[in-house]
Amino acid sequence: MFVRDFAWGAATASFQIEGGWQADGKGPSIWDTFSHEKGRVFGEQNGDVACNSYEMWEKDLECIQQLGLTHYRLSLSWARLLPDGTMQHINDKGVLYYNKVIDDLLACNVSPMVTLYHFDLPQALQDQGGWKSPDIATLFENYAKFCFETFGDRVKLWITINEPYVCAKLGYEDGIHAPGLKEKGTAAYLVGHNMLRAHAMAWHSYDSTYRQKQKGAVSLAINSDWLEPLHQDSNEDVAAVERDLAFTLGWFAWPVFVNGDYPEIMKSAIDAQSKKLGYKGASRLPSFSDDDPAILGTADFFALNYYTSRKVKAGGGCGQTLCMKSDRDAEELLDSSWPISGVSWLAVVPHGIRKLLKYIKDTFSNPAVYITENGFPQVGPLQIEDVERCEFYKDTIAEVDKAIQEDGVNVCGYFAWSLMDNFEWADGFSVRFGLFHVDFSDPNLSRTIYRSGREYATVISKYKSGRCK
Ligand code: GBH
Repeated sequence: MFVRDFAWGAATASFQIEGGWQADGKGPSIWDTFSHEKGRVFGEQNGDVACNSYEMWEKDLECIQQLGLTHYRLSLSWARLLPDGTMQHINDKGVLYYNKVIDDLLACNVSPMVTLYHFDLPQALQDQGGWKSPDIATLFENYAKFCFETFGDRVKLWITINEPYVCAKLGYEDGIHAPGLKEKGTAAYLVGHNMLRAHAMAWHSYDSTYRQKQKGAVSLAINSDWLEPLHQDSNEDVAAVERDLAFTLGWFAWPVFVNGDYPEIMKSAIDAQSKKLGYKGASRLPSFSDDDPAILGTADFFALNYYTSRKVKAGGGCGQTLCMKSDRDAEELLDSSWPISGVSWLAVVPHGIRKLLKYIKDTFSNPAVYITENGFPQVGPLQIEDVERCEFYKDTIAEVDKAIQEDGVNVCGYFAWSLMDNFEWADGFSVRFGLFHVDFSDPNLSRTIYRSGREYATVISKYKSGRCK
């Protein structure tokens, strides 16, 4: 059963909801740049206005209260606080905005979980190399310290970086997220490396300077699908799952939770592939040196973003050129028994979350786990009576319950993605994850609760009052 102090939350991210892209001295981010380029986002849409949460925060707060959330996960826009990404210039209006959000939440008895980085790098830092530059780690550390200093008296749950895997792979390998690069087989590993260094430096800062006084907890949000062998009895498929896991979850979880380094399988697969293709030079996967911060142990809890599952078999490379797909040598497939949601990547597999939670318990020494994102998309025609999403949440929450009760996983909280419909990255506003509908054609951007929002509110009130203990 869910304990009385279980965190029942919903999540958002600054770029996806705030708008106000040039308001009150905010600097541009890489997603401003990217979404203003032709052909990047569905229908040439952008985040200039989005849900206009920068001006309409009170409306969001009403939604939060209507759901009865105990926690709200939001992210800070780095470029709204530090327009050029550095401490050269602090934007007081940005500080005021987040102070109000945090104060209002606390006044309503809602605890904030704050993400420092959710995909929206200040453009000024991209111009200096972005996450490919080793200097980014110190710049991020300074930004993190500024946030701990400014908001840490009230914020007790921190996420440094959201989904480093997605930032690295979609931003630098596939080119479908900002900054839109396709430097296959090289840049993503470097970006992931610098993200781990940046995360670890921020964690160490918190640990040495703020923890004692502020008494909070810091982690990074790791996204992972649940992976199963295509054929249960095929050793090849089982090995492919292990490789695929190493290149996704393991890439970030091994350094932080296991041994301060990348999974052996990942290292050897990349080097073998380099050799095979005659790639000269140092390993494409950087190694941690004595000058780097210690990575092991730099998470106070496990933050998991789970959406879906895959079947896996060997294969799926890209021939004679370098690419991450060939390094991984693992092809991800859907099981025909899994219903597909409104988007092709999201097969509905609620039991996957239970399996993944058990795997995390067993592999990473039973950490405290927050499910920091989980959700279900709709594409038009939108249903306010969104029964499929209701089923999805009901089934998923039941699986989380089993993970706690039957498997003994230490799950501390669950955050639905997302509080409201918002800018769904390359899909623009065509894909809706909200518990509230947002009418983007209405100048007032009115928010209307979906049936799934009403049902989630019922679940929360049931457990909050302790009736089901
Ligand atoms: C989360 O990522 C993000 O943190 C959040 O901002 C986002 O709104 C939410 O998902 C819903 O998408 O286009 O076929 O290449 C979840 C992990 C990884 C899932 C990338 C979608 C794209 C697959 N995402 N994936 S594809």
